[in-house]
Amino acid sequence: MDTDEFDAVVIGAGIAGLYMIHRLREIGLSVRAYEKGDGVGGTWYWNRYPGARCDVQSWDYSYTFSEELNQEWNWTERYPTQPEIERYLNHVADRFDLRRDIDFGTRVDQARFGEDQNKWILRTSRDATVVTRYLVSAVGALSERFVPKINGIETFTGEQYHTNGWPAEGVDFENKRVGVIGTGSTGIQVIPQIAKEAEHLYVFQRTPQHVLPAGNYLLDDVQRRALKEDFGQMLDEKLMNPVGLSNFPLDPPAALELDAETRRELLEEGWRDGGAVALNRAFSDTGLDRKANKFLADFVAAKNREAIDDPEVADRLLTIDHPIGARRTPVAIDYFETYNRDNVTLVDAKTSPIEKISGNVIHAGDDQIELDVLVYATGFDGVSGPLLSMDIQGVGGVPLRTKWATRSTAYLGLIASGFPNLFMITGPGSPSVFSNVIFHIEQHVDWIADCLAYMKEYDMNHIDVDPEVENEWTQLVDDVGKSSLVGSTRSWWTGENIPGKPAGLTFYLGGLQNYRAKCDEVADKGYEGFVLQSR
Ligand code: NA7
Repeated sequence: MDTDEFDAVVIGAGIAGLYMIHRLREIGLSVRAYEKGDGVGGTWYWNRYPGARCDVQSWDYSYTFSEELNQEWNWTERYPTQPEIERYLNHVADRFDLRRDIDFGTRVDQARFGEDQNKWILRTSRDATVVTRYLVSAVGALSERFVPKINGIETFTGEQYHTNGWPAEGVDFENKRVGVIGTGSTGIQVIPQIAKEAEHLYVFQRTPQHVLPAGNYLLDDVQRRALKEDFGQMLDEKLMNPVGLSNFPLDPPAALELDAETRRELLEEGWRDGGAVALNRAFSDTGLDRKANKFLADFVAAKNREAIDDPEVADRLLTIDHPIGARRTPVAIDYFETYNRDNVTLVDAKTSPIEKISGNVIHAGDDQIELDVLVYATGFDGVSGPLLSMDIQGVGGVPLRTKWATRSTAYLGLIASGFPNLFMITGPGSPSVFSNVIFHIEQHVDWIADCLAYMKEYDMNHIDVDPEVENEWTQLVDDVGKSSLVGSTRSWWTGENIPGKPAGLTFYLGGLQNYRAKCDEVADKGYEGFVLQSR
């Protein structure tokens, strides 16, 4: 069988993979991307469940590398829907002629570093062998879906879907009894949509959530024109910003230092503004101090309570045991109102955990619920999950699974020592999802492309990381995160949603602007901390 050989292989054709292909071509490398889906888009290809929408504003959730692209593309809403983002990414793929370098419907199953050749040898799901000097993982933080092991799950006689594997043709819920497991960001988006169609919807909620209102609206031509005119200024704002967003308060006051009235005004303002960040970032101390956090949490719970008719249902939805922002705060459109419908029942999966499934019946505590359709909005094995789902073997045949058995680490979240020439876009140790991720992705892609251009110029073909430098970086990531309430409760952020996964935050929380400065400094010093060689 023929073996294909490239300078660089990219795994994934989502936001990161698409831009990476573009940049690798620009620096004159031959490139091939392998994408398990049949189209581009990554997250926005797979998560096509009803109600799927981004919780970053459309004008911030856009590539910035091409001003022309920004000038010609028109977003229709403040928070773009999955179909609109998928159209945008297809437009990008066509505009930059990226498809000719992508093999769709092809998974990378194995990647072995061949020390003699100083190359990666890949096996794909099409049983092909591919050899490449450089390997770039653009697999995303949230692409390895998680389905809980429930007794008797294989006996379920109805239809089952994970929100991350939604059929392109949609699902017909009419006259059906539907169960949704999970009330994270996904569950909170899909539940109101299914409720409108199903005969009856049962929501299995294990952990009540702090939820913020989206405050979504349609954009008009005047707004769109202004956004295009402000492109340069918004880019400057993003570059200075700790999470890579434009029009964002850089120096908010401390909630604890304000009088009650001023604090209330700011809370009301953030609530009116809506979205994931306005309230979480309205004060400097709500992410650090539990008392300050409680002001915000109580305010949000009281506001959400106003939408729910039945006080008992409201208690079950809003008796929350963790600080707001300790796990990802879902953003909602008509979520709590959904529980006022006669065809919606909230099942408390904490006091009545789902014990087993037999035939079409879900047994949860004393409840026996007959279902025609079961929807898993049960999330992902985040960050390390997609990488570990492949058999990746570095120097000495050491599996990445072994290196990351107790903790996933990588210097700057870019390269893990012992895995030379393997770049990870937004890998563990980077800000990753603690930023406007498309903006962070562009920075990582640019850094990788610049690094490879530098190596080409100086005739080098091997890059690894000094293990001590990697350890120091991991220590810094831990130190920076220590004071934060982020990760102070179990969720996919800490890995505790996955049975047996080592617990711990792997994100750099020191701010995207500081992280960018560090990456630039490392590059300016000839890639300090990395070990570059010619082999
Ligand atoms: P999440 O936020 O990880 O939510 C998963 C949900 O599934 C959450 O409510 C879980 O409850 C629930 N879950 C998982 N297993 C079970 C069982 N066995 N029984 C009951 N409930 C269960 O995933 P999402 O897809 O919503 O969002 C992921 C990210 O995508 C989001 O943070 C944004 O960044 C975009 P739990 O809370 O663990 O008690």
